[in-house]
Amino acid sequence: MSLTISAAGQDSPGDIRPAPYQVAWQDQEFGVILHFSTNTFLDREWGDGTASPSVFNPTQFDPDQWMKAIRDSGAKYVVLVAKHHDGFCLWPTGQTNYSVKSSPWKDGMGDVVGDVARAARKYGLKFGVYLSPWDRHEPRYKDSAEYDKYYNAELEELAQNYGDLVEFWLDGAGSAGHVYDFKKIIETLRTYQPNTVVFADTGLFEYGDARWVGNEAGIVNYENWNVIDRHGYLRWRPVEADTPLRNLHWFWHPNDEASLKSLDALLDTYDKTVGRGAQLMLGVAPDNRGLLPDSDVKRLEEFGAALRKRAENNLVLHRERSSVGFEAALDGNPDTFWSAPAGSRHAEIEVDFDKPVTFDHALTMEWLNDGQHIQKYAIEIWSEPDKVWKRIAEGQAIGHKKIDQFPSVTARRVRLNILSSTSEARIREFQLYDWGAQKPKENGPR
Ligand code: FUL
Repeated sequence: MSLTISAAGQDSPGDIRPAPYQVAWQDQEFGVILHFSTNTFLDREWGDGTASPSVFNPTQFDPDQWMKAIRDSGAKYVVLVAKHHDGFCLWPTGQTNYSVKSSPWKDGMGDVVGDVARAARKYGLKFGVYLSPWDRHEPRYKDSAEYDKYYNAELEELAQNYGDLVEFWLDGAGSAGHVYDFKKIIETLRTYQPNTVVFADTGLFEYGDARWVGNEAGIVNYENWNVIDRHGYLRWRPVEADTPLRNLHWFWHPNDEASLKSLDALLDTYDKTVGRGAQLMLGVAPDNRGLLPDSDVKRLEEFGAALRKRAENNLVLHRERSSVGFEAALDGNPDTFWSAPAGSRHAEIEVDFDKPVTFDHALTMEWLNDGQHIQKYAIEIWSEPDKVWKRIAEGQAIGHKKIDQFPSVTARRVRLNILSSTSEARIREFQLYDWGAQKPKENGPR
């Protein structure tokens, strides 16, 4: 029996399991999507396909500089836009001359895709590509069958020549009304890349491996389940939230400093994406020199440093030894998980401290390899004067990672109360933090 795909009505969402490559991808949590093409030189977001290849000429192209900053941000992989909607190809494809081959950059001998893939791996980042289906340059686009052949041939090159691809980004923009042979496209990809996560809007075709969140604001607005039905077709489709580092801009633009997002905005995005069980895909754009602007580098470094600092003070690691039996959920190690008794539908994990601790965030991770099972939970503290458990947060989905924020509380006993699960609950991590105390006070000393 296949457990990754099922017709609705035969299985329930709790029966559907992720593929191993989806689990591995969800563990990456945070990736970067890179936009760098003719648009970079023309102050454009969407090229119309008429730009001359001669405009593509970065004089200080240095993907190592990009990757160092991206690695420092905490991202684990990059997806390069190998062809955006304007049709210009960043690798010397054999399918068209509308590519770097016809540009003055490196006298037409360059290969951005190859250079970026190498730099990414040098910095320990996985690599993936975006190949826009919508193509405003290629004349064959008007003929669906001919264009499918063209697109497939491009994909064959990318899938065979640049090593393992962690994610293949299928963008639905501009494609309304156009028919693509996605069955063939995914067959081509899978022949060479069995473990690539295919990202696609659920509207584009039925069997994407990851789905679009529905906005580019960097926010998951709902209880987030991994198993989503499309036309009676249940499948594990974790959600990815893509949002650019500069407000509303995926490509670099001159005199655009004001659009750079603040560190607070990025942390808020992190909590509303990764902290709601989603993948965060942050847009980063090299400038027309072929370098990331200094301000972007600085912001990426600050973001990574802040994430690392936040992760340092997990109060649960300083608990009393009496929280016996739950170690695997309380050890700070997401590679171990605690399991409730087989067949149970309700469970509690309690953490006891020697002295009362103050905290304002909880971070919980569900072990998903066997499916997403927790459907209702609460975080509670023991009130000594009243002798009752008081609820400080509650929700339905936990999923890969859930960050709950609440007004600061102080307690000696805390519990994760799993109120309902469709099979025994499995918890990789339950952590508590006092992140409010880490923030510089507005009027405090600088
Ligand atoms: C969108 C595109 O239209 C934007 O230009 C950008 O590439 C973004 C990541 O996806 O659908």
